[in-house]
Amino acid sequence: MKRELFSVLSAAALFLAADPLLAHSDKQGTTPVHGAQLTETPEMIHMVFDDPMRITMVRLVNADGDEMPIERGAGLEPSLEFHAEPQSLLPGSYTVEWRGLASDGHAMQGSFSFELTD
Ligand SMILES: [Cu+2]
Repeated sequence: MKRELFSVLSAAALFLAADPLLAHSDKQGTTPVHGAQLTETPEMIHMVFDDPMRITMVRLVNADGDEMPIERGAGLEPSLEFHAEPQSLLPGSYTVEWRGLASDGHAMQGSFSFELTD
């Protein structure tokens, strides 16, 4: 019984550690949504936060980890929204990785993925 509880708590702790966003909010939204299957390159990569976020790093990588060029749409000011424009992409899996500073000064990070099909 005690051991089971411990496992549950450990799993919860790992989960929280893996996704610091949960400490702040579960309202972050992205376009494309995580897991989206698209037939063409998204015009915009978009992230929405419920509290101003200063995005300090953002990159788009393919399945091999190669970085794809994106044009960042805003400056380094904290903002509720962030967008970046990717160039035309070949079919494949892509991940957006970002880091930022929340308004309370906490370092945040996240990622989401989408797939481009033929
Ligand atoms: Cu915080």
